[in-house]
Amino acid sequence: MKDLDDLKQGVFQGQKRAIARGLTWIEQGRQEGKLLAQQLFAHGGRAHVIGVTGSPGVGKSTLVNALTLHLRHEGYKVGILAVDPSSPFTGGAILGDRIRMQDSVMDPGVFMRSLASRGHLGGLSRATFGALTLLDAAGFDKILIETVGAGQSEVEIMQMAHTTMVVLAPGMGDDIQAIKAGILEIGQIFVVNKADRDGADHTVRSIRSMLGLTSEHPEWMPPIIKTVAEDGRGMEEVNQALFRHHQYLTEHGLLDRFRWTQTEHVIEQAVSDLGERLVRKARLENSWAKRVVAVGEGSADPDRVAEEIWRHTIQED
Ligand SMILES: Nc1nc2c(ncn2[C@@H]2O[C@H](COP(=O)(O)OP(=O)(O)O)[C@@H](O)[C@H]2O)c(=O)[nH]1
Ligand SMILES: [Mg+2]
Repeated sequence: MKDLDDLKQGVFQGQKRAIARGLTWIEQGRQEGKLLAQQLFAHGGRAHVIGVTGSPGVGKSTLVNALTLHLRHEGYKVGILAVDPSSPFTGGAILGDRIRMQDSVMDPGVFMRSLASRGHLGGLSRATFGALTLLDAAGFDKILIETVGAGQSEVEIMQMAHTTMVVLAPGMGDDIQAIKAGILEIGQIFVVNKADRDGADHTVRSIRSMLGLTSEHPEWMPPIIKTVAEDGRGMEEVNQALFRHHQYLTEHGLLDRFRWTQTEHVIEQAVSDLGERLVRKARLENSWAKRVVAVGEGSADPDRVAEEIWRHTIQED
């Protein structure tokens, strides 16, 4: 497909128009989008994928904005995905009011997109995985995914991140909530944002005491960092913690394991896409109605029929 090849070239060159178009294909769950993501997968695996999660209002978007500015100063290219099933596509308005979009629109080193759920269940996590694959292939060094960590597809999305940052804020009863939600287990870095407000130290202490009890990975002690995302305070510490966690993952072979698991996932997905395609084809064949009747009457067994369809259709495919 010429369209697809052109788009791939544009993505490799980091062209924003090509990236945006590819993301739309992927988000809409189109066949071209699936092919694109599958073909780009082999060209990725370099980006550090960072999940940013926490209750609404703790300051995730503000933090993503401040961190992006910091990372840009460090010379990194930054891709941002805002995933929020509760707020459908807003054309970037989630961050748009904060990030000085006029700067980042001009800046080829930043790309931001919000993804919303389209179509069937699982569509959101698949779209997010595809979007990550695309941004990775486009050469972004850091990919930040902002999500409100509730719901099944969001848990799946968080599992796509190499490093998960859990953001809390003082005085929101968040420390207790976090513990309830089991959020402590998923965080490798804790950020207590709005440290300009009272109670930040209390929040830090309560996270620390809870973390002491859960030492699943004793080699990595999650740091707890106070930030004021609104004015950028703490971003250097966050950057350093991200660097150290990435180093930890590398040294323990965990990045390689991550890549292996994702590769398996891509293959599984491709196989099930193939299955879906075969079903669609089989339904269009003349023999379909005959088979339905036979199974309905009990003269044929569904497993047998499935095998027959599989062999027959795959030969013709
Ligand atoms: N006082 C204070 N307010 C902040 C800080 N960071 C963000 N906010 C405010 O908190 C509100 C929610 O921020 P937002 O980034 O949209 O939170 P999100 O829902 O987690 O993405 C906004 O009004 C921000 O201006 C901070 O460090 N200190
Ligand atoms: Mg937000």
